[in-house]
Amino acid sequence: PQTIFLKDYTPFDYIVQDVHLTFKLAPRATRVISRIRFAPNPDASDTTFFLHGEQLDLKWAKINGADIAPSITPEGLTAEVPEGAFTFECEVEISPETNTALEGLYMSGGMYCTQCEAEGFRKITYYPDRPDVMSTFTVRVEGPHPVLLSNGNPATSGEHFAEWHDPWPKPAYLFALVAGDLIAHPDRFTTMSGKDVELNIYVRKGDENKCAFGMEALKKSMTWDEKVYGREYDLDIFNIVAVDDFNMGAMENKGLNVFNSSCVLASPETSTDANFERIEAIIAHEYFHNWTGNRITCRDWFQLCLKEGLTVYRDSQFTSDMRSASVKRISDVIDLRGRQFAEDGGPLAHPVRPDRFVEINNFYTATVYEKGAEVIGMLKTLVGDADYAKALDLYFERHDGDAATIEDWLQVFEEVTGRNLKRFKRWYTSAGTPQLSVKESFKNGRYKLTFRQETPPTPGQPQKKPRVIPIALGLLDESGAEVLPTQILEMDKRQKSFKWKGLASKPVPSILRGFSAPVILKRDTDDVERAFLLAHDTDPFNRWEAGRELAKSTLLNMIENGAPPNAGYLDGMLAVLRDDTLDPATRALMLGLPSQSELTQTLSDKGVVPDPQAIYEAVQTLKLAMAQHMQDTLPRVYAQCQVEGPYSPDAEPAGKRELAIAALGLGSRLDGGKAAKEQFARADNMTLQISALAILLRQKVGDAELSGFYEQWKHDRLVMDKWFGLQVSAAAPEDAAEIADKLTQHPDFDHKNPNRFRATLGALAAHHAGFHHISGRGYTLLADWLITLDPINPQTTARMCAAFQTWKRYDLKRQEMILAEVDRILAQPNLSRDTSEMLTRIRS
Ligand code: HT7
Ligand code: ZN
Repeated sequence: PQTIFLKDYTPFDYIVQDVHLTFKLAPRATRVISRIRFAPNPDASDTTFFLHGEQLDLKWAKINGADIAPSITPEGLTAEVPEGAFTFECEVEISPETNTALEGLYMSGGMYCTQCEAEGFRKITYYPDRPDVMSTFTVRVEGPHPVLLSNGNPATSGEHFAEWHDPWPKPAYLFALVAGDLIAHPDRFTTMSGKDVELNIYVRKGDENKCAFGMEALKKSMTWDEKVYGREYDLDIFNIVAVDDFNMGAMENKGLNVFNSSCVLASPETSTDANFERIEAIIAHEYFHNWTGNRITCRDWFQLCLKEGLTVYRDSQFTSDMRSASVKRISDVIDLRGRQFAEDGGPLAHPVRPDRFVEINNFYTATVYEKGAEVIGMLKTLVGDADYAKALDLYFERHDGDAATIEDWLQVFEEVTGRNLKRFKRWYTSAGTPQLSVKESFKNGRYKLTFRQETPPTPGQPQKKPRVIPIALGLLDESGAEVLPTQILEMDKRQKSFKWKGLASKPVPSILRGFSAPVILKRDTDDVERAFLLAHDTDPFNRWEAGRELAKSTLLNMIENGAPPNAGYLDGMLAVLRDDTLDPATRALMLGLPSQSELTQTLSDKGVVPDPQAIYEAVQTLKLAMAQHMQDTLPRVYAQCQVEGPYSPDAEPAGKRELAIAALGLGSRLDGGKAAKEQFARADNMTLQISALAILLRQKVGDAELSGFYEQWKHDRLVMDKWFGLQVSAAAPEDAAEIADKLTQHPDFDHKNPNRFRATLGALAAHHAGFHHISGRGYTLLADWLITLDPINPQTTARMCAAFQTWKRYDLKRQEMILAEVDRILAQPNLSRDTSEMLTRIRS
C-alpha cells in the first residue's frame, strides 16, 4: 500500500465551480447523477483530470454534453478534457444495502445515511475527494421516504423528492444525505443577529421521547458559541439525525449532523449521568465544527488537528462552563493519560500533525484530538486570554472560506502577540510525551527550581528537540498558605532554572497546576509531601493529583514489595470522604484509583515487567482496606448523597450520585451487596440501576438482577449495549474472555453493529487483567472477531487493533501470545488497508 506524505502536497489542478447531484434511491441500485462545473486552477502546475471513485458502477460520462470514455481504475477516473472551463456529468450505480463498511452511502435500520469523512464521498460518485476542493452543492433526493434530507437550506420539494441547496462552499467530506421514515423533534433558535433557525432532531419511531435533552444541548451550544467566540449559525435550518450503525460518535456535515444514536438519544430511565454529559459534549463538538472545520476547513488530512484539536478544546471549554471546570479538567487528564499517553509511548506514536499515512482513518486518534486540544490550551496559557481571543478573531476573519494549515493557525498568533512560535510548533511536529524532571534547592531564603525536559524516541523520530512548556506553579508555606499564587513559567530550553528570593522557609511547590502541559512530571518526592498537598493545595487539579500520586505510590509498594496498604493514604482518603467543603463530584474523583493500565505503564516506565493479575489483586486489596477504614463514614455519605425529587442530569445531582455510588461500591465489599440490591430494586433512573448492577456482578451476587435487567430492557438497543458491556467489565479476570465469548453467541449479539461489537469486545480489551489473562484467551477471542469483522467493516476493526499496542510492556510469554495473534490477523488474505497498517505499525 502507498504511503502519502505531507511534503508531497500539491493543489488540485481544477477549481470546482458548483456541483449538482441527483440521487434516485434504491437499496441495491441507487443511481447518482452528477453535474460538476470545473475550471483550471491558476495555482496548479499541471492539468491532469483525475477524479476519485471507488466501488462505483459507471453508466455513462459526458464532458460539455458529449459522451466520453474515461479510463477507470479501482481508485478513480481519468479523462481528456478541453482547455478552460468545462462541465463534467456522469451517472453511477451504488448499493447502499450491501455497504457494511458504513462509509459512503449505506443503510441502517431501513434508513439511508452517509458518512463521507475522511474519504467516503468517492464511494458515492466520481469527484476530487480532498478537503481543499470546496464548492457549493445542490442536491435532489428522490425516494418514497417521508423524510429526505441533505445539506444546506431546503429548496423545492414534492411527492417523493426534495431539493436542497447549500450556499456555503464545502469539501465533499461534509456532504450528507439521509432518507427514511423518521420523526422530527422540532424547535427553533434565534441567532444573535435575530435570524430565525429551524432545528430538528430526526429519529426512528419509538425514540422520539429521547430527544429533548439533545435539543437543549444544541441550543446551549449555539448560545455559547455566540457569546464566547462570536460565532453565529449561518443557515436557515440545522438538522441532527440519529443512526444506529455508525463507526464513530457523530459527524459534523454542514447543516445535517449525523449522530451515532448512543451519542444523542437520552432519557433518565435509559441513560446514565455520564451518558448525558457525553451527549451534551458531542452535540456541542459537532455544532462547533460549523466554524472550526466547516467554514474554515483543512487543506489536507495532515492538518486534521486544525479542526479536531481546536474543536475538542472548544467543547471542553463549553463543558467547563456548563458544569464544573475542575471536575472536567481532572476527567480530561485521566482520559488523556489513559489513551493518549499510551499511544505516545508505544509503536503507534505520531505527531499531533502526522507527516505520513497509509490510511487516514487510522489517524483519528487521541493524539490528534486530545493532545491537539492540549496544545491549544498551552498556547492560550502562554499568550493569555485576551490575545487568544484576538488571535481567534483574526483566524476567523482571515480564513473564513479557506482550507487552512497549522502554519496559518500559528501565523495569526504570531501576528497578534509578536511572538516567534517556531519552537512551540514542535508540539505539532514531534511525537512522544516529554518527561519533565525537576530538582529544587533552598538556601538563605532563596529557592530554585531546575527543570529538565527529555522526550524518549518515537517511531521515525530518534532525536527530540526541546519544546516550549508552560508550567503553572504555586508555592505553599509549611502551614499550607500560598506564598506564591499561580504563575506561568516558560520552559523553552532543554534545561532551565527559576529562582525566588526572600522566602521565610523552604516552600512546598505545586507544579503543573491544572495540568498546564501534557507531560510526565518526574519529581523525587515522598508521601508526606503528597499528603500535605492533598490536604492544602489551593489548585483543585493538583490537590486531586497529590491524592492520585499517593494512591499510585501505595499501590506500587503493594505490588512490588508486598507492602500492606499505606495508612497515610487511607487516612487521607477518609478525610476527603468527610470533607464537606469539597463538592461531591470532586470527592468521588479523589476516591477513584489509577486505572490498572496506568499502573502498568508506570511500572514499565520504571523498567519493571508488570503482572496484570498482581495489579488487579493489589487494587482489590486496597479497595477492601479503604472500605474497612471508612466503614463508619460510608453509610452516612451514601445517605447524604441521596437526591430527592425528579431526575436531573445536571452536574450537582449527578455529582451527588457519583459519590453515593462510590460509597456504595466500597461498602458493598463489606455488606455482601445488600445495599446495592436495595438500590437496584428502587432505582428509577439508569445511573442508579446500572451502578447497582455493576456492583452486584463484581460481587458475583447479581444473577437475578442481571436477568431482570434483560427482561426489562431487551427492546432497547442502547440499554442492551450496556447489558453486554457490563457483564464483561464486571467479570473476574479469569472469567472475562469466557463471558465475552458466550455473549458473542447470544441471539442479540450483532457483530455488524459497531456499538454492539464495541460494547462486548471493546469491554474485553478494556478489562486489563481479563484481556491480559495468562491463558491468552482474551487475545485469541479478540483476534478471531477482528478477523471476522475486517472484511465487513475495516474502520471499526482497525480502531480496535489498538488493544494490542502495549504488547512490549509485558512478559515474554504474553508478548509471544499477542504477536502470534497479530501475525495471525496479518496473514489473512485480502486484509484491509486499515487493519494491515495498524498491525504493521504495532508490530514494528
Ligand atoms: N469529524 C468526525 C470524524 C470522523 C468520523 C465520524 C463518524 C464516522 C466516521 C468518521 N471518520 C472521521 C467526527 C468528529 O470529530 O467530530
Ligand atoms: Zn470533531
